[in-house]
Amino acid sequence: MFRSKRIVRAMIGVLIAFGITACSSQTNDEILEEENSDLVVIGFSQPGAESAWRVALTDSVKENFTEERGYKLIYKDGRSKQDNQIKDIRTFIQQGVDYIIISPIVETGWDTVLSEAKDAGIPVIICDRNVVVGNENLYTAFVGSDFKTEGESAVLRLENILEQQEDEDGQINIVHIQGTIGSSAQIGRTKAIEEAIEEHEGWNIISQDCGEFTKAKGREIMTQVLEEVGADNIDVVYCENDEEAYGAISAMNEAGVSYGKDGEIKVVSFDAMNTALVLCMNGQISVEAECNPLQGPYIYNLVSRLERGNAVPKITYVHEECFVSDDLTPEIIEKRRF
Ligand code: GZL
Repeated sequence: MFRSKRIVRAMIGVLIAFGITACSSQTNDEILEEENSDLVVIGFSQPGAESAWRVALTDSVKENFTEERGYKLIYKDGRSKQDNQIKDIRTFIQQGVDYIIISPIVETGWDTVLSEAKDAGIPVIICDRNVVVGNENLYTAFVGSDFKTEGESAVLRLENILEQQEDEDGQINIVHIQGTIGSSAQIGRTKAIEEAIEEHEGWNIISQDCGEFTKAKGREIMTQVLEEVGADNIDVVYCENDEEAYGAISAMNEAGVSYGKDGEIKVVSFDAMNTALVLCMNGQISVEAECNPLQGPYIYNLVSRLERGNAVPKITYVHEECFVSDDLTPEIIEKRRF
């Protein structure tokens, strides 16, 4: 279906090859044209590299779209700014890539650039986090997580843990460290805990702050809350990814505060990277809701179907689980690829 573009690119490649011998200054686009005339060219826009999880997603996509398989992947890191991602996507459109894959830093603000890609006839696949757009036809398909369900699974496991422990005053005070505000990961995980507050009398969010999905901010926020509120008044710290949880744990260690299985404060986290799962197995992190970064194979299957001219599902959710300490053994963790 998208062969015409490649034929044009091949012809331009030949023309340029001739042209280049004449004037030997090759621009990126010319290199692109010449080198990739047969390859399917994919532009991949990531919001940044804020977490080990994000790097695992990048690697998973790179592993699947290789030249051996007939693909040329152009990866761009948005350095945690939507404007940079939009600029990167415009560069892909200019380069005349065959497909664009976007993990959008936030849900809104994509209508214009997605319309430009559509006008250029370039199918767009949204991965990991979702977009909210005026017209769903502005993108071909979404592959990623159902963040609300992730949050609900985490809350369910937390309820079980809290039911088992002695409850002096019937109050459960929660420190909530949110992810990048406006990202679908933050929106879904936040909605889940806020709905749980509605449903549980005695559950209170005593602090809610944005940790940008980073360890540094997680530590900063937890240090401040421990100083202001005091560990005795905190029952749960709900971190929207593992980096934030590592930060909160550092702050509690520095303050000499007990947490986890044998401690007062229960840590809830998202991603379930292996490092965090070891902390969960050891009882330091009480609940780990998995967010699966191995999305490369799912996206590869979609693009392969499109290349064959087949239809694809609009939404594909990746497989995810939720863990507590008793679910984990060293063998289980060793087998995991992230
Ligand atoms: C979720 C993803 C989040 C991860 C964080 O799918 O977007 O971004 O949970 C990452 O680790 O920063």
